[in-house]
Amino acid sequence: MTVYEFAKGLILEAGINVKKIMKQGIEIETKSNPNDLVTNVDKATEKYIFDNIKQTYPEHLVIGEEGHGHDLKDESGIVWVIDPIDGTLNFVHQKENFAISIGIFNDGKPYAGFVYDVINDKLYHAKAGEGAFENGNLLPAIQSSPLSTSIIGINPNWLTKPRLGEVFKPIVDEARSARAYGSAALEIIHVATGKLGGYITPRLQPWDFAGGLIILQEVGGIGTDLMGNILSIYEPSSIVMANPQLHAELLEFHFQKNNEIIETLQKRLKH
Ligand code: 2AM
Ligand code: CA
Repeated sequence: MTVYEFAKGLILEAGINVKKIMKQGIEIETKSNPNDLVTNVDKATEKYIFDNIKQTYPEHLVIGEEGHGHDLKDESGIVWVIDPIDGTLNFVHQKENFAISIGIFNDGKPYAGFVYDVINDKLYHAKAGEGAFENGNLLPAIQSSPLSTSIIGINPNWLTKPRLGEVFKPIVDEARSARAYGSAALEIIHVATGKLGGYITPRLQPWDFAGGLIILQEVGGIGTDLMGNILSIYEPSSIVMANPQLHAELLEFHFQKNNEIIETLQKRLKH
């Protein structure tokens, strides 16, 4: 069995477990602030995925939201980047609109990506160079669109921030419309499937975007930070994921001219 096939089976099993624990009851705790939540399901799911990887591939490295590998810096070998529940607030408040996300990198290069929308039983999966799929059905190549006819994924919380608002409000004004789904992994999938032209956010952790990024790249989409830099799986970044035309337009007409605000912001994100 290839690592890709193993990972595909593992994320589906993890989804079955999530549904099982949800029936038994969700226990909620707070992390860094009262709105930063974690549940028994996040923790149990990361442990389930971690334990299974280590049992089969003891030499693989794992970075996971709920505590694994946060100090990793080494790009050599196989590195799994896991978000056991992406969209934790949706998970707690809505019991839907969340996903399990896994990105796998080989010597720093994307190898495979998985985003599992557990409640709708939709698994998005991609192996680098072999196309992206929704439950085994090949996704078509991404269609390009200008901002004026695109729907943008953006969390409205960012629009009310004084400096960031200056950068993001004109984008929302120019776009056809804006939407917020509350799960970065699913929003990146919405870009890959053409439901959104692009997704923008000032701060994501690697586990929020690693799985989705590979899927997006396989359909011809582009994901970078707001300055156009390649994303690292070892640090948080600002994010723009979009079809190629929209990605270029956003960088040229919105982000590069706000270079100073964005650079200050990025420095703050990284330290
Ligand atoms: P999480 O649910 O795994 O915590 C919400 O807009 C989306 O952004 C979720 O995917 C959430 O991931 C992610 N996110 C990560 N860091 C964030 C931050 N500092 N503020 C808001 N959302 C964040
Ligand atoms: Ca998470």
